[in-house]
Amino acid sequence: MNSFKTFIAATALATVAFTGAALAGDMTISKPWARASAGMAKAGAAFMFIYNETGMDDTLVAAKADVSKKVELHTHLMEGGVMKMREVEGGIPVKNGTTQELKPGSYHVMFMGLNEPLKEGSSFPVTLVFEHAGEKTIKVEVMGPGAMGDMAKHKMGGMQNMDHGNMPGMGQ
Ligand SMILES: [Cu+2]
Repeated sequence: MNSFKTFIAATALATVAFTGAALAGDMTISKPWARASAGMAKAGAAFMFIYNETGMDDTLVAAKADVSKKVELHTHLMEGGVMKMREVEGGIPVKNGTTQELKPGSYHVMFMGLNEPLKEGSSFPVTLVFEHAGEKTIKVEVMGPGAMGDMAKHKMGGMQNMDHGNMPGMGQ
């Protein structure tokens, strides 16, 4: 009888532990990539998918990396009919049960003042800081300068020229 009770207790414990793990879930980052920097470009950007299965809404509040002097969370917005990049105020929202996509023309992690060019085929670590899920370090793969097609490339180049060129810390 005692051993039977022990078995029941152990089974109950295991069930609780398993259910707890399933409910808690995780913040999963997939396909993080950056475009190779061209020539003397002093800025780069990283893109990725963030899956929030943690059970609560969260916010990506910051990012850290050694590849550049500054790392910021950016988005694009229309200003006077011109698309511009701006630092995100209050972080990038990642609601529970959803996927937030960081992509060219939208949210991205911006590396300002690159210490060295981002070379195609290389990779570098980036630590994402979430309000609730804490820090997640990922490996960002550097893709070719033409990644995401010509349209995206031309748009991106234009935006960098018209906006990032006059931001503090750039073009030094
Ligand atoms: Cu940017």
